[in-house]
Amino acid sequence: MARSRSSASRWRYVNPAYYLKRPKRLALLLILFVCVTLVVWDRQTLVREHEEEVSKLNDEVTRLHSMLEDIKAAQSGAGKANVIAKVSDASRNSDVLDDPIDVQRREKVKDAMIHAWSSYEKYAWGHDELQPQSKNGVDSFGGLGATLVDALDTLYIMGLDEQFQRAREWVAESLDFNKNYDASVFETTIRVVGGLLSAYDLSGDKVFLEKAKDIADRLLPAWDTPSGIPYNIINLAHGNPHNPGWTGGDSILADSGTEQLEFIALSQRTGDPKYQQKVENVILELNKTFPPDGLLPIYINPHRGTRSYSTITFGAMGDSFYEYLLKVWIQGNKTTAVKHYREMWETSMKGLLSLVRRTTPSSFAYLCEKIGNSLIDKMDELACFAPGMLALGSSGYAPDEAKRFLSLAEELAWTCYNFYQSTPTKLAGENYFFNSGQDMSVGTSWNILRPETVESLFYLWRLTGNKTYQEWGWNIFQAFEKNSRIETGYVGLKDVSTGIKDNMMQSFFLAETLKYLYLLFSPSSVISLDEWVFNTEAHPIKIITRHDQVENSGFFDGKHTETRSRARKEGRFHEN
Ligand code: DMJ
Repeated sequence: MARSRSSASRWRYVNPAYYLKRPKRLALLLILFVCVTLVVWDRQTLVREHEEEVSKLNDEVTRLHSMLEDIKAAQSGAGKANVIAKVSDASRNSDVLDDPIDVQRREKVKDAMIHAWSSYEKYAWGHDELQPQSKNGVDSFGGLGATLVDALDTLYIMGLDEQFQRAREWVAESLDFNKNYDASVFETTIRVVGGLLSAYDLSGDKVFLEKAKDIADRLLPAWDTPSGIPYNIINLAHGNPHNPGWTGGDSILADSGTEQLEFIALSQRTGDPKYQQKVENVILELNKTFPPDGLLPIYINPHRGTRSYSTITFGAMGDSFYEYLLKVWIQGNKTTAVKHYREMWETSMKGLLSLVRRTTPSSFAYLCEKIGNSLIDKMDELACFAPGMLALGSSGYAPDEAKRFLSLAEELAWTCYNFYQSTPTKLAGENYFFNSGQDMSVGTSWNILRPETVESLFYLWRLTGNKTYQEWGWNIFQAFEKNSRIETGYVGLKDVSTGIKDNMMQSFFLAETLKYLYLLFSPSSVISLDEWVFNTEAHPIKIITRHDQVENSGFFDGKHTETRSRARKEGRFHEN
């Protein structure tokens, strides 16, 4: 009885009537309730704020970690290479504050490189290229480990040291050029000679220079023609230079005029002028009859040095001839010794202006091709290197001209970006046609992971500081991730409308596409454009001031202000 009375008295506190009769207790209860609610709410806010703070700190740690890796990568060549150079005067984007979004994006690009490289290591080690779908290697360039050599500098720049060391060991132990194989002089130069020289300039490791010399010596007899314009094919073991049957015996313009950077660099680094002489003689020969618009058709007769009736284009088979006129001038540090390259380039840019047309209704600027006097409303994605070239060359003009060329570069880059944006996969086709009232339509529908558009976006970002170019590059990267990444590497598309995949991971995807994307999200002091010049396969070569005059060059006035031997005597020829 007593127990039941005491339990009833405990329950009276939960009865509302109890409080209605006692207003003071009711007020106390209400105050207690408000206080508890405030404490709980405040705690939750604190937890949320704390979580936000932690996430910001994590981002900061990632950013600092990445910066540290970049610095380590730069310093691992201690005293040899200057990957992170002093802040470029020409570059307007800030290096000091590394944007956290840039950090995250370049980590994603680095992750793509790791994926591409480890797939190559696993399925195609030592072969030229990986076929990711069938998981095997193919020797599309004669079995020279093209992907491995092409990727060396990208690995180095991204700080992928272990991968770089494994590749270096393969080069030292297994890279053998004594192959009974008819190699393309152009492809072998830009990928293999260029890749090795770049690895040498970055790492200072002599093994790369020795190998570059070995392969260049095998290519050199290709220039032994009556005009000095090279044959485009040579057997790596036996020589026997010749041209491909399908050119009717002619040499191809781009194949003949895109070895200058690499062979000049080789002469500078070995002290042996023979490489430089051969390739500079080609430019001398072409300059003898250089037309007022500086545009050359894609076929040239190597016996007479004359032009054959054929297409004029900034796309396939013409492109990098124009690129190298500008870049040899930059490579020589824009001195009088190389000023004729700049002059020829400026002449060609007059010709380029004559090929510019705009679409309707959207007014996209594009570069026509030309045959005889007729313009063809067609542009290759390959010609999308031109916006980058124009931006890079613009600063050598007087201010008004410079503005004009930079603005044309920006217009053309917008067109090239739209080559990507206008397809269902957001990846560009191989070429485009332009019809009145319809802007652009895809011609050849494949995409083989080419780099030209992101290359131009990289230059435009570096030279204007406009972040739009980073956004465009990021969108293109995401389209590659979505359409081209498979478990065993990256593949091209047979058709950019359907997204049907091919079975090839091109070596230039690792050499160029991923490198330019990585640099697009890196501070401009990483491979500063004041200190490096990229060959046409995106291999950075150190700029070395040239004071030498090509012996017997006879360029323009035929007078030598200074001979190479004098420069060499004074220790200025072999400068690194
Ligand atoms: C590369 O091998 C080089 O960029 C070359 O100059 C043109 N084509 C490919 C990439 O598309």
